[in-house]
Amino acid sequence: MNMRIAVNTIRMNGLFLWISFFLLATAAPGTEAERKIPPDDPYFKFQVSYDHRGGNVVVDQTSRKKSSRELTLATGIHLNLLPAWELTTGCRDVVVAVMDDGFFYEHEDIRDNIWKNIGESGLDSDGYPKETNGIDDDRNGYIDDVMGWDFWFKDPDPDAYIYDGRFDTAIAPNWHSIDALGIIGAKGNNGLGVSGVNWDVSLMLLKVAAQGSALDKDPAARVPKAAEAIRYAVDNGARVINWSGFVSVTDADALRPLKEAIDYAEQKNVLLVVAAGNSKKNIDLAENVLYPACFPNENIIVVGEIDFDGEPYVVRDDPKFVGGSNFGPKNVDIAAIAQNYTTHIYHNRSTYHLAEGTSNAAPVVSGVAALILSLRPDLKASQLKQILMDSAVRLPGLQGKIGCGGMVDAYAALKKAVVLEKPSPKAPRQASSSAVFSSGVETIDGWWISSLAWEDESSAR
Ligand SMILES: [Ca+2]
Ligand SMILES: [Ca+2]
Ligand SMILES: [Ca+2]
Repeated sequence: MNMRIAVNTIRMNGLFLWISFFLLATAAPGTEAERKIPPDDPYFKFQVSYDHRGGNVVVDQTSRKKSSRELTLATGIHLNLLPAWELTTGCRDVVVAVMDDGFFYEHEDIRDNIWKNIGESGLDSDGYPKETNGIDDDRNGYIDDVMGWDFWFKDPDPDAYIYDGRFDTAIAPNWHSIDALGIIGAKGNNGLGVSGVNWDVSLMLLKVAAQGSALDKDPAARVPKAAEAIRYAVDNGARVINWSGFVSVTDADALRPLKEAIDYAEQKNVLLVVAAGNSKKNIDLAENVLYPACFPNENIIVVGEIDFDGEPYVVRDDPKFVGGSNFGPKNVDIAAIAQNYTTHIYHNRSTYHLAEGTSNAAPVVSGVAALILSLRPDLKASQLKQILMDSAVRLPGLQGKIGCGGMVDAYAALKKAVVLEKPSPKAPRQASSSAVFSSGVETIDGWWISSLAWEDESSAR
């Protein structure tokens, strides 16, 4: 173990005791042997956004062919994920819903982390698989919804194909969703592809759009579908929803179903992580307002994109395209690097590539939120948001542009979450206490970890 962490002081009923943080860390999701860090995934070497020591590095842009690209990395501008993984690499009990185009869920490095609705799994009383028997076995209103739902075509298969067997003439797998899935939860340390921020997590698949489809021309059409998807996620166990997208309407009446669904998620403590968008605009200004990013809910965290200098991302290498991360200190809460090497699809094959755009910054924050929940399933959505923002690394280039003025830091966020005071022992406990670490904390229920000393030899930034 190349990191030593010691709990300095713990207060119980006024008494200060010393215990070793080691006891907690070894009870965290994933045993020490399983959490071999760095992981053995062959393309982990290109996942420099997670952790690096600065300088120039050469990465491939895609796994399909030789396509080198040199990146200049400013010291300290990364997710600080390696020391975070010493604490947790996630767990399957945490469900992250992803709202996006259709999903290539057969991807070799994603399929093991797809959410499985246990109410639609196994055999029914007649011996048929519940996931294909045409019966709503768990009576949640959706027939055979074993991995999520296709809210666009209203069927149980949230697949990646625009054609979908019915409406269009072209068959083209969409790629937008694949990047996010891999960033949040490509299976880590499996000797294959890349590693997600979470090595283990449950990814619930909610198809709310079909870019390129003739049916996806009406900007208002996404509102009821997105609203229904959010309610589905809340009702079926998701704690985090990643939505690297938006609706193109701004009229309050048209938006009402979506606002009400997000209010419902807020009541039920589900965090909605939203991409800021790529128009290089200040979305605090009335003429640039964008939804859901500009709703005021406390369970929405909006993510802007930074480059490897820690500055708001601006498109520089394509003179035809003027773009970059949206910003606005009121509505854009936090920043993350979007240039993540992650899962992709090419001609129906599992590939990998270097992603970009705020659509790939939001999943970084969703991933860190899921890591936090693997240790602290008791936290409220508003607490999650506050932890992420309070622990962010402040950067000069983000002041006045991003709400917290900083970029997400996985290790700092986990540290802050671990020391946050637990609810009173007399308060009802959260039903969701399945994370092993949580039960470790429960054994000292009623104690307050007042300070931690962290000695970390591996994470010089
Ligand atoms: Ca069902
Ligand atoms: Ca069924
Ligand atoms: Ca992998």
